Amino acid sequence: QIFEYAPAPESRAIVDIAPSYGLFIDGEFREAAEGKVFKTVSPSTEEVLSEVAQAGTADVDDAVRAARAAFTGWSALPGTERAKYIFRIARILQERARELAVLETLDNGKPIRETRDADLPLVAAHFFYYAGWADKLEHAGFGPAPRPLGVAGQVIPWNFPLLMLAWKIAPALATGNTVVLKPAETTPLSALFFADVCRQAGLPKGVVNILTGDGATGAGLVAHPGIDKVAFTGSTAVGKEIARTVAGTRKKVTLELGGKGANIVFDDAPIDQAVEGIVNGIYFNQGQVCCAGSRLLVQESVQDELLDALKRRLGTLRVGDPMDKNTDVGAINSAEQLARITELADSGEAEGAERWSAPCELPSNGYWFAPTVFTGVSQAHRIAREEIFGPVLSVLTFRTPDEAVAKANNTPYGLSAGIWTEKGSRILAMANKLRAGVVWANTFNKFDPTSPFGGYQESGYGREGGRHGLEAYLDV
Ligand code: TXE
Repeated sequence: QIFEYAPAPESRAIVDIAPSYGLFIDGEFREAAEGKVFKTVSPSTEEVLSEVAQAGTADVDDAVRAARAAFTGWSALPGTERAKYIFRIARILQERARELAVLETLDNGKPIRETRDADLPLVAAHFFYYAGWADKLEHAGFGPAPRPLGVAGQVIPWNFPLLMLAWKIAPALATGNTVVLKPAETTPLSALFFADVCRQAGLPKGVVNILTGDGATGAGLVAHPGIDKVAFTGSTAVGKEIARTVAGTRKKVTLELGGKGANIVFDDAPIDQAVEGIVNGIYFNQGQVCCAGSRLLVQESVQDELLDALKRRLGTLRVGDPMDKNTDVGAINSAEQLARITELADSGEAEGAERWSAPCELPSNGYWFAPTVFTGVSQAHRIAREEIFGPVLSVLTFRTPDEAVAKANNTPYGLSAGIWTEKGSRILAMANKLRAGVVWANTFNKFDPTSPFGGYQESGYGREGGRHGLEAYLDV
């Protein structure tokens, strides 16, 4: 962790939310050309937080034009100069971390403990990390003079709004590209706050543009002829649509899509530690994590012991008000996402798996789903194959390491996996056989800006983070 936090924010009074926000184009906030707006609500209370401009075709045009105009100056700056701006952004993000953590929790529904201790430190760390590359690109192993691509059109989801923004904007700026970013329609506020951070940092106008809007805004941005590079994180269905849109154009594209990660627990694993890893793997951020450990593969001989311990632990999780710093599990991000989770969980029961829900009282307003475990799951069940993107764990068993690998790889996805065992040799042997972009050993959901992250198969292509993350924004 790069910096220490002040004590937990307990009041939303820490951040000022305006009744309405405009689009951030060419360094200014302005209304959408067609005057359209949409509301963003707090998923834990259903209270309207603010009204936000809805970007249309003319706004996409304006933002791309601003980014193109800014590209000439920004890409010509020496790397040391670009680094100064990015370091400044990183420091302001640290200084304003409490406001941002509260804002993110209100707009997204995730526990304040997570935004404060995970999201915000990682966001700042990404800007620090990529600021450090800005003047060292010649040494990145891409040849003597790697060049920026131009204007990046970036579309991000709602599960880690500010962190996904950081993953996209930090490497783009460090490599000399300019940006038009569209945050998700249910979580636009932290990206708008970030726009203000860019102003505060004195970032030249047009280098970063933020367009709030829905899927149509995103589709318009991706299809815009003035975009040189598309970076997308979201559903596999939309990822495929984007790949079709950019096919036959000059645009480069990276896609970070869904997952169905396997968390594999062997009989020699320390049970308590594995339980913590399983909980972190699937109940962190209410399971709305692309690399979640949503399938637990447990060695048959320890199944009973592990499930008993897991259920005991789940009984202690505090589910409720995400602004309470003791809360472990917050609200689901939207009514739509809650409906998706509910439908898939119901299919598990209908297909014959056994459902267990953690004993907890869910608030009456807002979007909530109790931490849930399915046992008796077969590989054919939908809950074993489809991404649920909620706090729902599907438990399967195995007897041998080969069987564990076969079951873990029995998915069209390939984003993450975890192995719990005392045997180092087994970890190394299995990690090479698991078809997943990241394999964690005796831990889960650990992120670091120095590590490349991305998927195999239908989890997408390209890498974000680390030195590899630079490559997506360079012609080498
Ligand atoms: O995703 P969408 P949704 C998965 C997860 C979830 C499901 C649906 O399984 O249940 O997707 O979530 C923008 N062209 N993930 O509907 O629609 C949209 O406005 C361009 C996994 O929220 O993909 C938003 O900004 N952009 C995932 C972003 O895409 C379009 C994170 C994501 O929305 C568009 C989120 C279009 N045609 C969901 N349509 C992960 N990999 O972490 C929508 N968008």
